[in-house]
Amino acid sequence: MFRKVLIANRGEIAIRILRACREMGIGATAVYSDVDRASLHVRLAGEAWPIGPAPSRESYLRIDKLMDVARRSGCDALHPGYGFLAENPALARACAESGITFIGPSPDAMEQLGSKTAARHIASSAGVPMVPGTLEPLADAAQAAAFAREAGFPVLLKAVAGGGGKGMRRVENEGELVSAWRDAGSEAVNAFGDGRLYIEKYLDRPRHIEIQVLGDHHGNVIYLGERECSVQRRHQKVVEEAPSPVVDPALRRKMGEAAVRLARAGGYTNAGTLEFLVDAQRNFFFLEMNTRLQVEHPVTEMVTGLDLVKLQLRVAAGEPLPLRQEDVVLRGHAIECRIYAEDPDNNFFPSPGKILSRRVPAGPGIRLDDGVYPGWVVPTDYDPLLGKLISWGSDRAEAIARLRRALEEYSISGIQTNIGLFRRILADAEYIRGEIYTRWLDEWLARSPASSPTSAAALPESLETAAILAAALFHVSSNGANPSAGPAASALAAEGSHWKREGRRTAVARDPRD
Ligand code: MV4
Repeated sequence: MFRKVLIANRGEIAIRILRACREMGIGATAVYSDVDRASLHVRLAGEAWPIGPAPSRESYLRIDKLMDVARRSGCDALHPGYGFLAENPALARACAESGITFIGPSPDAMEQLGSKTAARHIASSAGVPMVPGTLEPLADAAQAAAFAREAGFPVLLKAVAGGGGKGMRRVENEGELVSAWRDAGSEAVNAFGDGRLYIEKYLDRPRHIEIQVLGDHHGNVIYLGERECSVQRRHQKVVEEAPSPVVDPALRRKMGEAAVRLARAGGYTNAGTLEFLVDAQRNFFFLEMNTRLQVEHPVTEMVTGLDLVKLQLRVAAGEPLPLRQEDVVLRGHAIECRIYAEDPDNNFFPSPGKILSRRVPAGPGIRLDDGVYPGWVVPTDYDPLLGKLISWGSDRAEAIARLRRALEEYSISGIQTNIGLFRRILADAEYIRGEIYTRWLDEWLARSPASSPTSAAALPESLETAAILAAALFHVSSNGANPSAGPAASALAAEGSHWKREGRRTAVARDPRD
């Protein structure tokens, strides 16, 4: 096993990796940019090294600095987390050249599967179903038109280097093709420095379901079930769950075995995820492979009982997988909410700033993977993901009930968050019925009114008033303040209007000890 792991990331995922290292008795080195000096991942790490100014181009994306810290701190392995350099073959190659084990796939496998058309070739050779489309990049708009005439409109132009919906254009008819070709191509050049495009038949209202795989260096590859990731906003996942409400054991096995065939054909090792679209008839089509640990890996951990990060470390160190496919047993249901510092009432604008107070949920079936603390300032320089709230229940209904209960307990003040949005999504009848698809949230947001500004809007008023009064009484009795300095509790209780409730909340929330 490794002596010490360089954690080439920040925030909640750096902490997640640190926790696995601690439990395994492996040393860990954190890194931080200037603006992350006081971040929780630095505070929790036994050792942390600075790697430069706030912009990620000058810190978390600098392979030379990461390798320098790895060498000087005596690390023999590097975990990239997700985002930043996690899917950059150049980091994996730099590690190999320095004799440091990269905790992930080989650079060659990463490169092969990173190209969407190369991945489609591998999928095709492995007999994995794909959306009808081209296996090669297109030469020009005329080739795209030829495919579309054959397959029928609508079609989707996609970037070979794609990701995150960039360089993607839906085309409804032949008249739109030439301008869509230009737009998608220039967007792809800007985003990836590679303007090559391919084309697929467009699927309407598919679900986004992905399969987690894990491969070792002894020829073993297993799948760990699926995650349903259809609740997305502009190609950003918002709520993920496992298992999918529409996947039964037979479909899981077909998708899982297809994923394993593809991973094997691509020479894949370590943890990876294959994205599929699933249509209303439950046909599944391979889209692309993510060659990293994903943000939403905890829902798989909750239903399999496995620790994916520890398994990543073990297979990277050359150990065989400690379990076979038949040992993978799914139990219960898990749902994750991505908690962001953003304002759903203001077009999801990022809301960086100082966290003034934070009350965290706990109790049965609740897991919180986050990387923040009161007094910490959410920087403007990175993705504003604060962390993930994950629930587990013996079935989907219990997982939903626990998550809703935990969301009521959860409060963060000082910055805006999307916690209130999750309270509304998880109370939605369609969501509860599991009737979700890739454009579901965008359509839901377009038709549903803006959320109430109160963080506890879903609580019945009487309960809420009781809670506020209890907090006020506690406040008054525990810090020795003169109760007559503020409105008496009995006077508060008599009030019922919404704005007065707001005033009481503000008064109670203004506790300097928070
Ligand atoms: C599609 C599709 C429909 N038909 N491909 C979006 C990101 C990229 N990874 C693939 N995406 C899609 N590809 C065909 N042939 C619909 C989407 C899509 C989508 C996919 C997953 C999650 C959310 C999505 C939102 C809109 C469109």
